[in-house]
Amino acid sequence: MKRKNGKHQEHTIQGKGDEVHQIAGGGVPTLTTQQGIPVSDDQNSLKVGPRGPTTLEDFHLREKIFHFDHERIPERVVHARGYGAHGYFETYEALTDLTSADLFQRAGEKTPAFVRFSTVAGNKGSADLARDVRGFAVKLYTQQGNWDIVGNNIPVFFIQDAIKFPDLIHAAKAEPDRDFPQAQTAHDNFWDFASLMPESMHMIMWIMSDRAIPRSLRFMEGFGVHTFRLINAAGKSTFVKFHWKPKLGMQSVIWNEAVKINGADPDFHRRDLWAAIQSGNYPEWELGLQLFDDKFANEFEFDILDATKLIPEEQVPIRRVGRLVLDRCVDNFFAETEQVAFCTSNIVPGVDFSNDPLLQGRNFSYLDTQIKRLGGPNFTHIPINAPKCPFHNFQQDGHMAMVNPKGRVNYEPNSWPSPEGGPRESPTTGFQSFPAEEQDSKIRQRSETFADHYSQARQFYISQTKTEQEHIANSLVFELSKVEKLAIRVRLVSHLPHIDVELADRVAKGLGLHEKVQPAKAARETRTDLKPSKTLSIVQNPPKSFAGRKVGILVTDGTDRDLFDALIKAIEAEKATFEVIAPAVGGAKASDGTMIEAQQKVGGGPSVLYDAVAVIPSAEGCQPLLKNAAARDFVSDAFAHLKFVGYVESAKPLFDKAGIDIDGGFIALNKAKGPATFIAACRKLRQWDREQFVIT
Ligand code: HDE
Repeated sequence: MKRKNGKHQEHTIQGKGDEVHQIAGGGVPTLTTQQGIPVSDDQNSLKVGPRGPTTLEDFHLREKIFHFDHERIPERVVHARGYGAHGYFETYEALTDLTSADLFQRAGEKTPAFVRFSTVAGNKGSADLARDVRGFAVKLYTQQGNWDIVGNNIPVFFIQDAIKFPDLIHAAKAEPDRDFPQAQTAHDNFWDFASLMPESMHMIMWIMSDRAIPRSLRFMEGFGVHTFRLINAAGKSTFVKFHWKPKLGMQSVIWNEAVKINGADPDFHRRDLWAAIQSGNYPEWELGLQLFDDKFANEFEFDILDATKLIPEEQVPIRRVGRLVLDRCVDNFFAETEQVAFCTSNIVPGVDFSNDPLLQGRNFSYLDTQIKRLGGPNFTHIPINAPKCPFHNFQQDGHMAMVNPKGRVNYEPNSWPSPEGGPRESPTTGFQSFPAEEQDSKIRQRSETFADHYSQARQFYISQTKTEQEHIANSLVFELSKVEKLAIRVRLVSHLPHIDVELADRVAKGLGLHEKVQPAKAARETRTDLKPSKTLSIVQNPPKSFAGRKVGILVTDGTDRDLFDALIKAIEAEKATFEVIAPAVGGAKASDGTMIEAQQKVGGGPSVLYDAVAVIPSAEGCQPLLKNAAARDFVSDAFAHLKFVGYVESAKPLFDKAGIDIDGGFIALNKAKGPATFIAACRKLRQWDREQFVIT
């Protein structure tokens, strides 16, 4: 610790002793400050002597710490946890009859896109498998400006008027005094609010269903929710609802699985999206349009401006007009996913709003929130938010102005000739609002046409399979059992007889309510003439293959190499993926002495992370697994979560130990065509028949 000739030789090398420590030169760039001043020492602050005090003049230290102190921007008040990716939208056919929107004018046109998926209630660091709505926000960088379709994975919403949004979100997020629970609606405030807002009942059915616990962001639908307009070159308007249909089909997890995934891998959804894109399995959705005219709007059972209602596909079929492909992960999460600013008000010529009061409120909110989050009006100068088409206007200055006009003229009209005079408006190509005729008194009133709160909730419920209905009942029981105040539980249950009497009874029984609950007063009687709509169910719309799914293969030393290879071949032929789980992450020595590479150790790769599992230990290798709680959980969870299990005879002691009775979902792999039969079974995703024997 002694000073030598005013130098600090021993000490300046502290932190540089590591053999990987590099210094600039020979192609390695020199570290500089933000001002470009080369830095000589990034390990030690400038001190008077090796033991301090530290000097105030150390501008490098101060700049580094100052910048670090300001690294965070406010997280989104809703949809804070999200994950984004780049891609493109490809138009299948020209839609000139419907819209003048530039991206729909030419078949095969590719429009760059950025998509951000999110959960709603949780903070930025919350777990991916919360029971929640998923945001599905798409930014299309068209040749006529940015078009944002800021949707969700559920086609309806909780409320009808934007003025209730702050209340809804306050009630759903953590309670303000205690700041918990995180990312959950299972608490008094949320259910208190919901029980007092019958208009939320349709959405409640959706969020209590498996739609709110998707298996992957790649396997969920997206919806624009509101009714919009498409406007063609002649000024004709067609109403439209936007849908995103996943190419790989829909899939959700089971609640007990979701709870365990959150512990095993809180980043399950973002990891899945990242891995799929990195491996070239680009997720894809088709854009579907539900198109209808004024006549349909007037005759439809509900108001097309009411965001708590959907239009069943049986009534207005979906026309698929293009595909969205995500083929590139972000380079920098903060710069792109965190700074991306979606605004429902970003629409392009050929598209227009409807009078949905929720949408009208959103059009104010999104622009406003970006100013707070991104620090000023120049957030469009951030590359992720900038249009990719030419843009010119006279807006100037403000915080962090990056795109600054040159020249003398910054106003309009002006008499300067082009090009000095700058851009001019274009009555022919510029955005035109649809000249809808509006005339009425200025009032604060909810439309009578919005008053039916239960009929579509019932329609959704009766469109589900028995299994899916049971999941809805179970999640209502789960959530309400976390509500401390009995009166709130009872009030919520009082809405359910209007949806389905059996559902109401089931939930009341599950909650152990002793007295019969009187049905709530309904503004409108529930319609019983609405037919089930098959497309509302996940289970009735299974995927055609097991593509994009993942198999967990449990191996040990002595695992049969030929069988392992045959299994991999069958998985890859299906365009599915796999991970190997071994007692040690270093891998296992197969029957022929070769090594099988492992990605997870037992316990690090629980079966909840996979869509199906194969259990192929050797007889000897299986013995230590019998005592291993994680290995037992691996098989008992796979069983309880209704997964298909490929197995070999030598795995049976492990099944016995876990108390599993082998059923039709267990496929013996060492029979002829075993692996192919196993993968073919996996296409059904789950052995639903087993559910009657398992309570989770
Ligand atoms: Fe949002 N919403 N929202 N919302 N919303 C935001 O904007 C708001 C609604 C949706 O990945 C905020 O940039 C109001 C419906 C998504 O960055 C904020 C109302 C739907 C995202 C906001 C609604 C959505 C948001 C917070 C009622 C489905 C994430 C941060 C009138 C159609 C976008 C931000 C992203 C984000 C307001 C209702 C979807 C505060 C006032 C309905 C996917 O502006």
